[in-house]
Amino acid sequence: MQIVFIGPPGAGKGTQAERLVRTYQLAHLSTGDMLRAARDAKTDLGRKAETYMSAGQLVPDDLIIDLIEQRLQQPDCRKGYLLDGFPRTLAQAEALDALLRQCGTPLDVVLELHVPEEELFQRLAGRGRADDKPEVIRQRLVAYRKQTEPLLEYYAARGLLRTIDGLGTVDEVFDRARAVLDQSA
Ligand code: B4P
Repeated sequence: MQIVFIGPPGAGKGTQAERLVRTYQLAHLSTGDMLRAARDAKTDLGRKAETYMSAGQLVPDDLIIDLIEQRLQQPDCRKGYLLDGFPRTLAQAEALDALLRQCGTPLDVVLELHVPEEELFQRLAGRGRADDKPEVIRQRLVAYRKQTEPLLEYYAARGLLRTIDGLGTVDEVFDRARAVLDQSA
């Protein structure tokens, strides 16, 4: 199964993705985790990405697309994968389509986690990561609305979009996600 997970910052994508990949035996491809690992390892990519991440901006498409292209070639992706936080722009979605056409494995479902903005602020403020300061959160939400939300229309037009409510306990949200994925498998 090939899944894309979309939602605003703090919607709980990472939280749910960890459980879903265990349940469905998928590779977990989180571009946020990959970028943080690159930053901590002080690689060239990590140094470039840090400037954008700490300002709440999206990292440039060419860097992210290269990263995902290499990751999708790893053998563990053959069993299926969950893309957590990618694509986040139309250019990334089009690049993903082209990559998937090459390997002949189309997406099965695009799962949107819907959470109101007031709740996102509370969750992110409680987490306390370096990019969870109020002014950076605001900037990340602007980036989401401008650059990522148009993808919902893009995937709805392809009949792939399924939206679930991200409010409630982690278990409740997980059960909603599972209900959608069981239908799409
Ligand atoms: P990400 O790492 O993808 O982070 P995120 O969107 O902020 O968080 P997520 O939705 O996964 O929330 P989580 O489960 O942690 O991105 C970080 C940065 O990397 C971006 O801003 C950007 O700069 C860069 N980046 C990444 N991908 C990119 C791309 N494709 N292109 C360009 N740039 C890219 O949950 C958040 C909090 O909520 C946690 O504290 C959690 O415990 C809590 N929570 C979760 N579920 C809950 C629930 N049901 N109830 C209450 N709290 C809950």
